[in-house]
Amino acid sequence: MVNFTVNQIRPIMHKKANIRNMAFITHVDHAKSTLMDFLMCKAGVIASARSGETCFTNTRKDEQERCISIKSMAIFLFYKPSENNLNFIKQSRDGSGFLINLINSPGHVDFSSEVTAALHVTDSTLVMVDCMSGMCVQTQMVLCQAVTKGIKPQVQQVSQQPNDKKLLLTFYQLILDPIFKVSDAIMNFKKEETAKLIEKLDIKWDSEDKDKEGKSLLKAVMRR
Ligand SMILES: Nc1nc2c(ncn2[C@@H]2O[C@H](COP(=O)(O)OP(=O)(O)OP(=O)(O)O)[C@@H](O)[C@H]2O)c(=O)[nH]1
Ligand SMILES: [Mg+2]
Repeated sequence: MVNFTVNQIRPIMHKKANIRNMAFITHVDHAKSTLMDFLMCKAGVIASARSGETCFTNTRKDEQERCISIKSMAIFLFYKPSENNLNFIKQSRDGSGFLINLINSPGHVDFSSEVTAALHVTDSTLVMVDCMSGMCVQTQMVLCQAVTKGIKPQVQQVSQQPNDKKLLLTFYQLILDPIFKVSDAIMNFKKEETAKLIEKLDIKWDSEDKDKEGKSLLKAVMRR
C-alpha cells in the first residue's frame, strides 16, 4: 500500500523550502528506470515482486515494447527524515516532511533533448555509473550539460557485480574531479588556473574561445 497520503503531500506543495527536484541522468541502460522502480516499490506504489521489471516510468507503448525510456517522466514521493538525518539538512526548511520530485530521463543520444528539458527544471541530479561498463559517452555528455547549468551532480555507482570500487575511484579521479576543478576555476574567474587546467586536459581552443569567460567559456570547454 502507498505509504504516504495526499493530505501529507498537499501542504508541502506550498512550502518551497521543502521541495527537492532531482533528475536521473546517465548513459543508456545504466538502470535509471530500474532505480525509479525500486524507489516506487519502497514508497509502496508498486509491488516488490515486479519492481525492476515493471519500469513504471516507461509509460508509453513504444517504451514498453523497446524496453527503453524515450520521454522524461516525473514522479513525486514523500520523505520524512528521522530526527538524526534532519540535522544534516543545512538549508532552511518548514517542518520535517519533504516533497521529492524525481525525473527519469532517457539515456539514448537520440532523446537528449529530454535530458536538457529535465535539467532546466531540477536543482540537483543523480548521475548513475554502471561499474561494469564504466564511463560511457552519454554519461560524460549529460554530466557536462549539468555542470554547465550550475547543477552539482551526485554520483551513484550501480553494478550487478560486487567489488567494483576501483572503477568508481577511477571515474572520480579521471572524470568528475577535473570537471569540478575546471568549472570552479572558470566560474570564479581564476584565469591562470583555468589556462593551466585547459592545457593539462589537452583541450583545443578555437580562436574565438580565447575571449570568452564565465558561463560561455564553461560551455565551450564542456563541448570539447
Ligand atoms: N546496468 C545495470 N543494469 C541493471 C542493474 N540492475 C539491474 N539491471 C538491469 O539492466 C537493465 C537496465 O534497464 P533500465 O533500468 O531500463 O535502464 P535505463 O538507464 O533506464 O535505460 P534508458 O532509459 O534506455 O536510458 C534492466 O534490464 C535491469 O533489470 C545494474 O546495477 N546495472
Ligand atoms: Mg529508462
